[in-house]
Amino acid sequence: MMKRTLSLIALTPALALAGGMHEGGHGHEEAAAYGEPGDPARVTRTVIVEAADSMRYQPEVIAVKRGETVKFILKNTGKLSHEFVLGDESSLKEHAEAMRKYPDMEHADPNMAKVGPGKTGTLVWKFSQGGNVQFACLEPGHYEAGMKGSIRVNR
Ligand SMILES: [Cu+2]
Repeated sequence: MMKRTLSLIALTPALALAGGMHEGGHGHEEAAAYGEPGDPARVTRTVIVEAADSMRYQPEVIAVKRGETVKFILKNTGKLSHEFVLGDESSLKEHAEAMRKYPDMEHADPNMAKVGPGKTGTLVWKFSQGGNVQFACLEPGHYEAGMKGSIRVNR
């Protein structure tokens, strides 16, 4: 009985964190290290990314310049739903874990696009800082199966 109570307490912060993320509450006021939502009128580059049921993106590695506003055109070539979520490795891992635990949780944030089977979606993003940005599909199990890639933002 004691043990059960303790583990429930241990779970609570994770739940609170997951809830916060899905309300879009994780600090959109400040630009994240991986960038910020871009202005569609200021797109400087368009990148086509295919998402496939093999749990792979094509391409998996993308290079952009710091300050660029990129329009991602996401083509889902599969029969499953896929996503394209931008972030850093720790936030994506955490988010993927939450999606796996609570698969019915709806999530929609400015740093992601969800694309249904055979559909095309877009995401405009400004890469305001140099470094590495990750992207991943957070449909339950997809990240764990290797559905991820990286964007190098050159200074
Ligand atoms: Cu996927």
